[in-house]
Amino acid sequence: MQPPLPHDTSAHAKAAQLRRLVQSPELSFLMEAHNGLSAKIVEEAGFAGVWASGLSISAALGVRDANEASWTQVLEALEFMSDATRIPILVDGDTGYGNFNTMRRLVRKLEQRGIAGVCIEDKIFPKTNSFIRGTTQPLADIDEFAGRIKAGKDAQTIDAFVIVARVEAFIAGWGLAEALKRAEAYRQAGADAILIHTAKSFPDELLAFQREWGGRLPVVIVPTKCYATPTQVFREAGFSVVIWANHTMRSSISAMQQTARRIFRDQSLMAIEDRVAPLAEVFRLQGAEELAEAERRYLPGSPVRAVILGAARGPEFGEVTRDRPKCMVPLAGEPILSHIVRTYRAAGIRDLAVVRGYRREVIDLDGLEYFDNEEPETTHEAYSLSRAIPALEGPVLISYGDVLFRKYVVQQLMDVDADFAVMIDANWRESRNRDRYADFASCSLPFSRTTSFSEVELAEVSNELSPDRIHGEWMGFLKASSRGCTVLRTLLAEVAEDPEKKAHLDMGGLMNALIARGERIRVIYTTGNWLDVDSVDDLLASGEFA
Ligand code: SPV
Ligand code: MG
Repeated sequence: MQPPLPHDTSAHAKAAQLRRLVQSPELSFLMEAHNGLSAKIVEEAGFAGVWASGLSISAALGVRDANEASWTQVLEALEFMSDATRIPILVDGDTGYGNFNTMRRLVRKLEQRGIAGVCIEDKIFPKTNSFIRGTTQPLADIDEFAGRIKAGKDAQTIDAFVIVARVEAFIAGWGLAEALKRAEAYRQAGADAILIHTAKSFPDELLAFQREWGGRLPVVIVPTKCYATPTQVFREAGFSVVIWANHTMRSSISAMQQTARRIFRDQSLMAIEDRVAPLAEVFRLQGAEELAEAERRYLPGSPVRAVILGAARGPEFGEVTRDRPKCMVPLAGEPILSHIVRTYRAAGIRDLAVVRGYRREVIDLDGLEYFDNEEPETTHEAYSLSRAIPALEGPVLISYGDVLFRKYVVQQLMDVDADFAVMIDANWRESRNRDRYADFASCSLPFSRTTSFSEVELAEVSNELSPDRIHGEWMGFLKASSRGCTVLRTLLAEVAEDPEKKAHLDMGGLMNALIARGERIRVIYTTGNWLDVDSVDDLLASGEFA
C-alpha cells in the first residue's frame, strides 16, 4: 500500500524523512528519476524517496556520465525534481565536483533547493560511470576524501541533511580490506551512511562487506548488476537502502525508441496512439487542473463556470429516452443540451462541465468537461453534483440539463454578490394549475414591485409547500461564490458518503440543507423566460427557445 504523502514539504521535513529511511531497521527503496516528470512518476508509484542518478540525468541531457554536464546544470534538473515531488531526494553528487570546497558549496546549494541528501564517491573529478572500465579508475586519497565528507557535514545548515559516502574500492578492483578501511575513515569523518558498490552480477562483495562492517553505519547498495538476486537476500543481510538506480531512464529509452521507429516507418500515428500516454495524462501529471483552479481564484473577474446536471433519464419520456438521457432529446434538430450550452456561451460562460449518468456515452458534445455518476438509476441529484466536486471552484452556476432559459437569467445570477443565489419565478400559479412537478419556494418576502430589488432570502424549497407559504417556483439555477463552493463541496462530500442522502437528496433538499446550516441563499424574483422540459408537451412548447 502506498504511504500517505508528507504534508510538510520543506527542506527540513524532506531531509528528516530521508534520515528516517536511512536509519530505520527496515529495508527501504529509492527509485531513480532524472527530471521533474520521472520524479513525479516515482512518487506516484509509491516510493518513499528518489535517487537522482548522475547517469540518468546526464543521459537525459544527451551527454556522458563523466561530468560533462556542469554541476549547476545538474542543480537545475534537481530543482525541477524537488518542486515536482513531496518525497525526499538523495542526489548522486558524483565526487562532490572537485574537492572539499566545491563539496561545501554543493551542500549549501542542494539544501536551498529542498534536496534531502547527497552521496559522493571516493573518486577524482572528472569521474566516469562505475560500469565503464571501473578497474582503470583511480580512487581518491582516503584522507583527502574524508576531508570532503567532513567539509560537507560542516557546511550543512539543516541538521537532518544526509551525506552518504560511497566506497568504490570493489569497483576499482581493490579488495574487502580496502573497502572496510575506507568506509571506516569516512564514518569517522562524519558520514551518515556508507554506499558500497559492486560491478559484479552476484552480491558476494556486498554481503562480505556487510558481514565485516557489522552495522557501524547504515549501508546503501545499488544492485543494478545483481538484478537476479532476490531482494530478500538484501533484507536478511540487513542493508538499509536499496537504490534502483536507472530504470525509469532505461524504460523511457526503450519506449521512445519503439515509438520513434514506428512513426518513422509508418509515416502515421495510427498504430501508436493507443500505446502512448493520453494527453490528458500528461496534463494531469503537470497539474493542469490546479492551474485552472488557481486562475479562477486569482485572475481578476474570474470566469464563471457552469455545471449542468445531465445524468437523468427522464422516464416520463418513455421510448424517447430509452437510448439516451433526457438532455440529449432532440429539439429543433439538436439535443436540448446543445441549446443550453449555446445560451451559456452567449452569456459569456465558456467553462462548462456536465455530469453524465444514464447512457453517458451518448453525451459527446465538444468543448465540455465531463464528470460521471456511475449509478444514475439508484442515486439522486445531489449525488450527481458531488461527482463534479473538482469543478466546484467558484463562482459556479449549477443548472439542469433539461431546463431551457434565456441568457439574461444567467447574467442576472452572475451579477449577484452573494455566496448563494437562486432565481425564483413569481408566476408559480400557472405551474400549479398545470399540475406538473414543481419545486416551490418559500421566501423571506413575497414578490412585489418593491421587493424585487431588496434582499430576499430563500426559506425552503419543496414540492409539498402549502399554497399560503409559496412565493414562487425555483427555476433550477443555483449560483455559488468561491466561498459558497467551499461550503457546497463539504456538504456534497457528506452526501456521497451517506447512503440515504445519496439515494434521495435532490437539489431542493440540498438547498434546504444549506439553509439548515445557516447559509443564506439570495432570491432574485423574475417571471417566465425559462422552461423545464418535463413532457412531450413541454418539448413542443420549447420551440420558441430553440
Ligand atoms: C548513478 O545512478 O549515476 C550511479 C549509480 O552513480 S551507478 O550507475 O551504478 O554507478
Ligand atoms: Mg552516478
